[in-house]
Amino acid sequence: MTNKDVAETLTRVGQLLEIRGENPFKARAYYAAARVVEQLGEDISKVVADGELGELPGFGEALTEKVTELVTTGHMSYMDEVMEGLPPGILSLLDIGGVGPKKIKLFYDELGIGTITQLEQAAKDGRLAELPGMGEKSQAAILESIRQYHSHQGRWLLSQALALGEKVLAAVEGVDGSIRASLAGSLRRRRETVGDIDILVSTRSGPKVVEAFTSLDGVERVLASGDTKGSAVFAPGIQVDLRVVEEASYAAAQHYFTGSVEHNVRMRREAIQRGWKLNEYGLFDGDRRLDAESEEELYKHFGMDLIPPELRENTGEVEAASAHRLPSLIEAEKIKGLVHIHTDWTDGKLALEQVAHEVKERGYTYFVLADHSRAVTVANGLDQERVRRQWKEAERVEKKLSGLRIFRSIEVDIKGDGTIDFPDELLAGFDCCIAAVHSGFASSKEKMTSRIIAGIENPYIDILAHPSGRLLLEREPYAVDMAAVLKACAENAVAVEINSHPLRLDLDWRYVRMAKEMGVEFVVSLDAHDEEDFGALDYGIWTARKGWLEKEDVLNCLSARDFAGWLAKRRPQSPK
Ligand code: DGT
Ligand code: CA
Ligand code: CA
Repeated sequence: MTNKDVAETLTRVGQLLEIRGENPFKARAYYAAARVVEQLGEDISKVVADGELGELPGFGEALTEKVTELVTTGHMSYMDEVMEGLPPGILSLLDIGGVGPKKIKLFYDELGIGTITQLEQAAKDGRLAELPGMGEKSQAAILESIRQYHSHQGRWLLSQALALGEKVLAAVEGVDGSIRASLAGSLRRRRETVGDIDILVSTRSGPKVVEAFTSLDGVERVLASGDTKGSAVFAPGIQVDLRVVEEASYAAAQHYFTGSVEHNVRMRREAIQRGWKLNEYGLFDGDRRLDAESEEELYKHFGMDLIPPELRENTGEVEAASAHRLPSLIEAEKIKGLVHIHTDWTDGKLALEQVAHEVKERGYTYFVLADHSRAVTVANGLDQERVRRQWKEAERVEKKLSGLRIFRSIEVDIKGDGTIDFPDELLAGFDCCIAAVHSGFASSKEKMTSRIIAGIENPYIDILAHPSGRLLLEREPYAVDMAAVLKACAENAVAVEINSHPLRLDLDWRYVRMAKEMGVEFVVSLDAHDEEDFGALDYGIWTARKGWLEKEDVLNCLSARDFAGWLAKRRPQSPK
């Protein structure tokens, strides 16, 4: 722990105390202590070791004890206390210019805002302006800060970019003279975030298509406009690059601009080894073009199978394609049941019966209900009594909508000490138990790892949800030894969730691949709270595909009966 780390933690505590509306003197004491530590001439761990912490200005008994714990264990339990009941990502709001703890308190108390996305939505809906001490002007200023925050980070959620990318693609395809067009770059490879949007088009008239592109609705600024390339910034600040190629170059250009750079470098080497040249214009043997109408034909020249864009990250896909051993990647149509669904019994928007209709209309044969348990008080978590009432309701709905099976499940909390916030007797009554961490994100890596593993080892836990806790572009994953967690999942036959929520995509695809190699099983889940969340399954599927998963790796590709069988097989006998 460096002095800077300790100072940061102390500052965070001060900010949280302000957000909680505690006595301002308390917060100020932490800010003052942070400054003292920051300006300290020596290493804080030495001061602690020498027993001299209490001599620093402003360091009373309580503060000395807390900082000693922090420096010696890497964790301050008091942090959990001040985070208690607050949304874990709430401090990320401080990254928005002009938003301090007092404003956060106001936004949270009045509108329940706990993330940047929620803040952005409230500003767009005009709800911020109505708050005391706010107004149209302050609201506009916050929107502008959010915009700057996004452009400063320079990356966008896949979901944001895809919505815009598909709109622009359709517009480009519609231009007179366009032959065919495609998304490219990280967007086509379905990376979890993208820097800019790349679109490729072949056409009989370059200038015409570029001109149509740069005058599309939503263009804020044109960066480049020529015969073969257009580049523009679209609202809300996303850059779109358009390349125009001749039809004969289309397949090679599509391959080149899809990337990744690493995959391209690798493929160019394969070409050189064969005495060829590969670039965005084509594949050449001397001056002769090796024709390829499609990427499939391009790869065929190399004796390789078509590599799906999601796999083009140079992590072994070229070798696999040469050996005709590419995985047969999972597809969304293979999913039979929807997992991890919240209802209005806790923080979901839809009633249980509405959820059931939604699931059925979308053609699935079962769903796994997963409201929050009592520990997540912000979400109105269920207690024993309400759990039993919800089971009755599930039974009623199941009878009413024949052909749809409802698995009685719950999203329980792995508490700070690794125990589950429901007793085993109650867990035993569920069809399926999903566990996750919801607090104490600032814990040390060791503590978080052993906490999660303890949760996994509880014999009633079937699925580990959002294993890293990340919120893309908003909140970093908590510190955890993910390899150790995944190993524990493999050993205890606990399935790992791939959460399809575009803000999460958790487990990360890089770890999906690792977990699969360890023998872990998966569910591709929704974490649905709202009607629109039911449309997000593709995001989880893309994440699974980037992790090389096949339908056999994913438990909710099983029929309702076989899924029930999987659960029953791993269920311990109920305690007497
Ligand atoms: P991004 O936008 O940062 O999320 O990532 P990409 O992969 O979309 O990168 P971008 O937009 O800079 O370029 C699009 C594709 O163009 C990239 O995936 C591969 C190709 N490309 C760009 N620069 C190079 C390069 O220097 N060498 C090679 N071989 N390919 C490149
Ligand atoms: Ca790009
Ligand atoms: Ca680009």
